Amino acid sequence: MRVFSGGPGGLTQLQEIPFEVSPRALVVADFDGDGHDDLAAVAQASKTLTIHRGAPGGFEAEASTITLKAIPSRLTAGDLNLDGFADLLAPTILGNTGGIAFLPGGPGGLSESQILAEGSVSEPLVIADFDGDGFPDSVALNRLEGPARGRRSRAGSPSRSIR
Ligand SMILES: [Ca+2]
Ligand SMILES: [Ca+2]
Repeated sequence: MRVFSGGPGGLTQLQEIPFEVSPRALVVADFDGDGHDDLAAVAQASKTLTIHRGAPGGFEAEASTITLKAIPSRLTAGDLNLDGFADLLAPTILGNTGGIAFLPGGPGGLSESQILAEGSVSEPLVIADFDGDGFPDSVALNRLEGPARGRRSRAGSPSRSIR
């Protein structure tokens, strides 16, 4: 992966991060709340997230990993529980089933995932505050359950379908 730095003259290459196989999805957010955005990526057909912490000169070359129960097809970040640490949401697929993995951020970075909406294959995910209560909500599309419909979920509570 190549990282580019923006400046008055445009983008210049800042660093290159080796990745064993092609990343399928990536997202950048401050998962550990240290003020530097961190990079989370997942390779094709892999259940393992690779996380490079952000640092003043770019991303740290050394990565940590978290293995999910199923293969994430997309990565989305936002502070869903408003604790000041970015969290990660990922629709996951394993065979004909899947779910939505929620990985909360914290001082040590991302923690092991909780599975929301287990059993359905859902993507893509968007995060916004639909009900105006100040907590971000999310919508995912169910792909294998007949007509597409929204699934609204909140981190830490069961999701419910909306039409
Ligand atoms: Ca960080
Ligand atoms: Ca959070």
